[in-house]
Amino acid sequence: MSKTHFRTCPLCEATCGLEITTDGDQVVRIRGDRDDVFSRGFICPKGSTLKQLHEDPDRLRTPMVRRNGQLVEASWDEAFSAIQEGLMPLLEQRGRESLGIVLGNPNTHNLVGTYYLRPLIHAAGTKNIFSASTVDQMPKHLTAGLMWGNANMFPLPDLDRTDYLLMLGANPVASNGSLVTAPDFPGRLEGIIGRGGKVVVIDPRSTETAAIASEHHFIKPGADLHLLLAIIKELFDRDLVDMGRIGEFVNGFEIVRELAAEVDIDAAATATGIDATTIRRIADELAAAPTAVVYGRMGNHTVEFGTLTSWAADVINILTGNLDSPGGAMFASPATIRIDHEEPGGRGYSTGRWNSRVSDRHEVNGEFPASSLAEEIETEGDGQIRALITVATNPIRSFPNSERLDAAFADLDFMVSVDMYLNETTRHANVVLPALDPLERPHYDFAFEGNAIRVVTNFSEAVFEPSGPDEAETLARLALILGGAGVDADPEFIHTQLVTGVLDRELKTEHSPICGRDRDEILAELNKLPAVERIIDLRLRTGRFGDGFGANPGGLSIALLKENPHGIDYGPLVERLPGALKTASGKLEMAPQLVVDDFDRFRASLQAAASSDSGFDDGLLLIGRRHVRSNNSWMHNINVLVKGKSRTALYMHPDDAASRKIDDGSTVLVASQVGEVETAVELTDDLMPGVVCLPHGWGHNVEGTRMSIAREQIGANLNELIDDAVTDVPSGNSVLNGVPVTVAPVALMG
Ligand SMILES: Nc1nc2c(c(=O)[nH]1)N[C@H]1C(S)=C(S)[C@@H](COP(=O)(O)OP(=O)(O)OC[C@H]3O[C@@H](n4cnc5c(=O)[nH]c(N)nc54)[C@H](O)[C@@H]3O)O[C@H]1N2
Ligand SMILES: Nc1nc2c(c(=O)[nH]1)N[C@H]1C(S)=C(S)[C@@H](COP(=O)(O)OP(=O)(O)OC[C@H]3O[C@@H](n4cnc5c(=O)[nH]c(N)nc54)[C@H](O)[C@@H]3O)O[C@H]1N2
Ligand code: SF4
Ligand SMILES: [Mo]
Repeated sequence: MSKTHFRTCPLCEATCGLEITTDGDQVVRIRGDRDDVFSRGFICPKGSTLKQLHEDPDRLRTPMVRRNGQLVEASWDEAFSAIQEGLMPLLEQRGRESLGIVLGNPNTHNLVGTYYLRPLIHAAGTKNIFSASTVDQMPKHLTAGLMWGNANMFPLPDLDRTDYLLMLGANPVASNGSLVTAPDFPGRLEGIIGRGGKVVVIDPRSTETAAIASEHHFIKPGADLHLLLAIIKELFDRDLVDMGRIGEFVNGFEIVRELAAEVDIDAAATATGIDATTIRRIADELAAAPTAVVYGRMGNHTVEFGTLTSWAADVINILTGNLDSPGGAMFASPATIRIDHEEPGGRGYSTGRWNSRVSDRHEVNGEFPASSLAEEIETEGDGQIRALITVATNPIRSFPNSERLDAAFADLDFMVSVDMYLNETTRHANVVLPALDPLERPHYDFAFEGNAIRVVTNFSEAVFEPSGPDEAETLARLALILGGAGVDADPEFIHTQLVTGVLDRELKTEHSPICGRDRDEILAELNKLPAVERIIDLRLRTGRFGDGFGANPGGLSIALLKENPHGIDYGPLVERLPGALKTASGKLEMAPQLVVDDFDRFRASLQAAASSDSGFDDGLLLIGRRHVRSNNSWMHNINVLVKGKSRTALYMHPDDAASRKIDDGSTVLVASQVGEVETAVELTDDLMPGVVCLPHGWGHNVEGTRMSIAREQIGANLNELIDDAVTDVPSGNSVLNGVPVTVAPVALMG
């Protein structure tokens, strides 16, 4: 019998609504849900492939346990017993720090990632925590933490109301947006231009996004800080600073003015490749536009001065009066939080509460940099990582210097992976625990409602009966094992602990609609729901639109969302400052000390650049790229996405190719400080001369995996070339863009 389901796509941050038609246990069709309150039918080529993902015979459905060197299928109980027996004696003998935990991007897209990783980390008792955040957006967390005291509160370009968008290092037509949830990003960009506004794209490549922008400028990789500082300088010089109401609660204004005074706009023009007249014009336009916003992403954060670049973008938004202002950079106001009673002031934000063992790297957000994972495994001594738990991550393709990491993983004493596939990373595991596929699990986007440009809430029920335990249960059982409760402990303990943790706080909070209510009565109500739904319901009902467990009849609850499968839209974003400022001062810290201090590193780099012709002999800088049919290092086993002409060639400018005697379509050797790869080359003048470009996440033809389609795909592994020794120091973020390389023709034998 045919049935229609509505579900939010969990593959990227756009959170598109899907309309899924099933017949029995078959998916008949997936298309965009035209009635979804946020995405209105928009869908990218990946959305409909949840069908193929569900059906993929290579996807893991049974735990795998290593026996006599081979990974073989096992029951869940056998798998957990193998973990108990393999991991716990090791931790007893070598201490808790001998365990590392690595967490990947899909956790953010999975409601269990938001809640169930916490008890796991707590029970593990190790500080060796690593995640994809330090190969991605850690600079943004850091500046958000330092400037407004909340490391997860990102300034979102208010796309639907802005008149002017300056976008740097982002390609949302391919990525569908990042650190901002806005389904149909391309349509929203066209919307800006359609209402007479302007979209200016800054990128070393003339991207798919540049193609629909009002204006595009090439920039030398890594040079955005120069551009942004020059814009700040121009704003001061021409007296264009007008912070509006934000000015009343800003600290550090004079320090910013002093920093800007150091800047030389002509030098910035040389450093960026964008002429001074254009830089000044962009500054003028930003100041003159009724509303404007600067938005920078991957290409601004995965660079040597990622923290300063992230900061400088925010500073421009502040100086032009566009922070926390409609049409500017707004903060999310998700339905599950009560923004109405916020008071400025809080504990503030700090990093370096503890440092890493080998290179003394400071923790940021409770993590160490991805680029120090290999050395922590390799380097002997007290606290050396000998065991690893990975959840939804493929560091052997996604982290820098991946070959080094591969060797380090091979040398571990014990490894557990929770994943859907046996891939480059999980093939090293002693136990692999399969995760359910998206159609088998319910979904609520706690992470992305917190980045959404509208106040939208949406719950998706599972489309199919789960084929195994929910990941929540898997993570809960892992947590219980690590906590010493053994393999037979009831995961219900963790489910309840999570709910009561939130509940007990609510019962004591003055403005909570359930303040002072009877705990058992509310628990009894929540316990009618499946375990993973309880925390969602509790958050919804105590949020600002919530039904307050009867206090506000007809208000928001999971039951209401089940009646509204296309989601509920509570309107555009609203101002959050000063209430949302959680800095110790209760002010917006425009010049945090860590940022000011990092200017010393920047100044030193300027001097170094002036006194040498900067390092690598061949003068080429490597950048990355994304394609709408790929998703980091996975979804490559889905034939409909990867079929056709390979999209993994090295892009190179024809002039750079000519001077190296490289022909279009030929094979080249790309070499960096840490590795070399062979790849086909594609010549294009969509690239700034001196820049070459490769996508990441490829190179699947290795032993021991189970991805029959992915392994047939052509494509080099970009992260063999990325140096793990270079980071944005304050955030620990890897430098993935602007990597010096040489490119040479490969003389084909015979
Ligand atoms: N050179 C270079 N490197 C990069 C980047 C770049 O631009 N250039 N981008 C970086 C960025 S932004 C990121 S976020 C990282 C991503 O790096 P990771 O976070 O490691 O993500 P992936 O490599 O895509 O691996 C995701 C893994 O999760 C599994 N998975 C998918 N869904 C689920 C699920 O629901 N549960 C579980 N348990 N597993 C699941 C997949 O099978 C896959 O093995 O890569 C980074 N690496
Ligand atoms: N289809 C698809 N969608 C995805 C993903 C995917 O792998 N595939 N990954 C998801 C993830 S995890 C993330 S984090 C987001 C990322 O989303 P985006 O931030 O939009 O990432 P990219 O598409 O890599 O765009 C980065 C752009 O920065 C440019 N760039 C490189 N170096 C510089 C520089 O120094 N300065 C400037 N100005 N530009 C530079 C690159 O040319 C590229 O166009 O995408 C998400 N969505
Ligand atoms: S843009 Fe594509 S991958 Fe992203 S949520 Fe929408 S359909 Fe899914
Ligand atoms: Mo990412």
